[in-house]
Amino acid sequence: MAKKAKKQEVRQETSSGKWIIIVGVIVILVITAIFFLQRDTKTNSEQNDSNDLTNLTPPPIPNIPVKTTYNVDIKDMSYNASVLRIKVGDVVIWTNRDNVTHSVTSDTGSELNSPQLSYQHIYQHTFSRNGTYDYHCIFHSSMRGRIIVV
Ligand SMILES: [Cu+2]
Repeated sequence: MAKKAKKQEVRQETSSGKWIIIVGVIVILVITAIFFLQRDTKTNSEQNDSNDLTNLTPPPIPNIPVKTTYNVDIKDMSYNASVLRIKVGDVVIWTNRDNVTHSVTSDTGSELNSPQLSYQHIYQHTFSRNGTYDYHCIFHSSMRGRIIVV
């Protein structure tokens, strides 16, 4: 008998705890603690788990730089966009949309040094230092591009 009563009590706490999670932001930490204790003995639905993760996730650290990925299409014998302005840490992905082989090759230095890119092949590069990076296609001297990293 005593066991049954306890079980009912636990159930009631669970449902009221769910309700409080939705309504009370301030009470959330206490409720979460109770919830975790209950979770040890009981399997809960995934919905509650995801609620917990949302509530427990610490705020993002503002100093982490946001990495952006840029796409450059190689089409009709040119890089599109041919001039791209990005930030340090950003990623550029070149995709060859032509049926001819192209490359992404630095004019000077070795920052950009793609293999031969056939149709639909990609070349990806992360720029970790600022500067102006001019590049060309080793097969077609008219094809020129520039990445400006600030
Ligand atoms: Cu080319």
